[in-house]
Amino acid sequence: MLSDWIIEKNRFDIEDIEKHGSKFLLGNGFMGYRGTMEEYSAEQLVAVNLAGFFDLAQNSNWRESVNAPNPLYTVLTVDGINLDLSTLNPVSHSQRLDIKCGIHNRKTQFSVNGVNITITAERFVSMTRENIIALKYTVITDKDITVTLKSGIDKNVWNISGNHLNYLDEITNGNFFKLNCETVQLKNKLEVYETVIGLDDCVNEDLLHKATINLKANEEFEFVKFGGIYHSDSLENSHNNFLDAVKVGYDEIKNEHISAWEQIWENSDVIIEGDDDAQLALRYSIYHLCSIAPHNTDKCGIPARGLSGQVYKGAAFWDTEMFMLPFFQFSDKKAARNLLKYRINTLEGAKRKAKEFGFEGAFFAWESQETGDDACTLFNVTDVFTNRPQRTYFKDKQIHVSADIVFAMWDYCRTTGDYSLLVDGGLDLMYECMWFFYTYSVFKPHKNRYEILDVVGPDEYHERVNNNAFTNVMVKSAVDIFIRAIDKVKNIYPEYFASFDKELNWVYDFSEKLYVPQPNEKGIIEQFDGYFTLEDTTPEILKTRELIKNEYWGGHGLASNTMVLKQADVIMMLNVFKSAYSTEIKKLNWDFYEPYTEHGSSLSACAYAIVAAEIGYTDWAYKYFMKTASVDLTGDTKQYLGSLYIGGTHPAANGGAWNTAIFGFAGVSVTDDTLDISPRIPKNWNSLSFKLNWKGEELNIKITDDKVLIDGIVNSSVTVYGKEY
Ligand code: IFM
Repeated sequence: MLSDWIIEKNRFDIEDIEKHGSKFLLGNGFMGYRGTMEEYSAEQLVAVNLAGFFDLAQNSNWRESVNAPNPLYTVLTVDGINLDLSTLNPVSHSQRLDIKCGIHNRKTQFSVNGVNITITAERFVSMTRENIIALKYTVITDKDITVTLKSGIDKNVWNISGNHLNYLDEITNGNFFKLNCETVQLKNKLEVYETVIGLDDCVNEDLLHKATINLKANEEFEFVKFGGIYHSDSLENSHNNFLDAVKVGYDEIKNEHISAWEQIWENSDVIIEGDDDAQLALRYSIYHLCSIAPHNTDKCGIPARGLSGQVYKGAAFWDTEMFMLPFFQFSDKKAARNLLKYRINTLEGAKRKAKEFGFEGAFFAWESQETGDDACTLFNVTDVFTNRPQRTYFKDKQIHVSADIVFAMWDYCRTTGDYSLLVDGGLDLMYECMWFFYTYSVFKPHKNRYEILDVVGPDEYHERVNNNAFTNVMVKSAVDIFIRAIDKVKNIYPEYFASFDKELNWVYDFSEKLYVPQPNEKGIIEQFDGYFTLEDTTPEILKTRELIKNEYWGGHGLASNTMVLKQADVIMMLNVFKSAYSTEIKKLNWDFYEPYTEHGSSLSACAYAIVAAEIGYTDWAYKYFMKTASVDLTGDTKQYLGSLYIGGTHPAANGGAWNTAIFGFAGVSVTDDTLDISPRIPKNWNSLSFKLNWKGEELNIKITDDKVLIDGIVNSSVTVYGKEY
């Protein structure tokens, strides 16, 4: 690590190839380009991962995001030996990502038959021209030698379930290549453009520029490469778009890109003084969020593994609304609105899902792709003992996602002040979600209450449970939000409301009689009915009972009959509904659930961190904050679920890191009209500074040990420790 902005590794370890692909990821919301070397191919997990572009792979029944052919592919050969880092030991190697401007660099020195050859390469995925990637490639040797170079478009890229593309034709025009493809099932078109500048006298064939180059000792040889990736709406103008980028040139496009990143940081940087590790980890988390946000489209969500590959089918989960959205609401309203509009745009898929499972209304997908239909399969994990598909209930029972979306929508409205989303499909979506929950719930006449039975809460190790506290509280909150949203729309959009022709009486009864689990006599909220009767053991003990590596603890596995949980569940609920529970209840539950929590999901630690900060467990808060914020720096996460590969980046944890800094340490909380700041920053931090966009006004906030400085003009109330200044 060099500074607060640089991620660097100055050595090559073959085992790092997979990890570094994610760690050094570049992206712009349209595509993600993995941190691989120019000479790598599928075996080293090269991927140009496309957001919101899905299809089946040949011979597979899983739809996943499509990885485009790689237009930056380049390999040098000396004396018949490929200068390929994955097969040839280097003399030295460094890889570097500058997160301030989204630029990737590598410098590798090889030695072949007594000649030292140094390759340096710089690349970026343009933040201003979302279809464009660019590379500058330089070679220098210490003796005169002749090398051969191949550079072009490589079709051999990483695919988890097989190839997604039919290649239609390859067009060569001078140094320009174009590869026309279509996806195998839906026949959606994908175009890949490529050209090189500064490589004269090459033979252009088979999508490769082949050149023999006489290198003079100590004289740099350099060329530039552009790649263009187009699908869907961007196909219309692909040719001109690509040519324009080439005409504008590498340096200018790079400058545009740097300026765009400057603007991003201007809106979203969080500065921690006094703790370099925390600073870098938090900025790195923010970098990832900004690299994968749908800046220009409301047709896709953010995949659970960002744009680092096809893991989790490139689908969006509740991760977006509950972990990432707060960051965008406060720093990039357009991206936040796009994300919520994506849910509105996929409402029909959610309605189809509700029907499929025998309900009405909108049951949002556990794994959501472009139509909102659920990409999750009923057999989502392969059993490591039998190698057979294992029935899981993620798809049919994690119903809380519909409530999470309603909750997030309201949170967006009150944070940004943009209630127009409600009349842009938001209120309809809320209604359909409420109707789904109403049809899903069971009214128990003898208890005079609605219960929510047979669900999976955030803790996936306990499937098909009744009255999961998190789920019930989320649904109750969503119903109450819907009631408030109705009033809001009635007030500010009366004409729209007049046309909102729905029978609503049942909503009030549902809200009043929906069962919400309460703390017991010891102050503990039972995670679900019967949780306290399960075997009282710990994750550490379960680990010793494992028979096979990567054994899945859920299903009928090791954890299911015990109190061990995969991830924050009740604690997640305390984190979301801060003001509904006293500090004492929070403490009792934190102390109770923490020893049972495996943190087998990267979504877990931040919930513990935020609640810990609130209740004054500052050391724990810091520990869990660092775990969350550095998850993609260390790469120390679960890589397999059964035999399912789940590696990649972790945007929910990235969002969780920001949430911990802002809601945990800075103690920011919002109600409909008030923004309160009640800080409790770690002892080793001299200050914490950040910008929030609150109802359209910019607030610059700096927190030190004994001061909260707020710079900005607001029309609504801003309080510090509940007191107005
Ligand atoms: O949404 C999460 C889930 O809560 C735990 N397993 C991974 C999913 C995607 O991140």
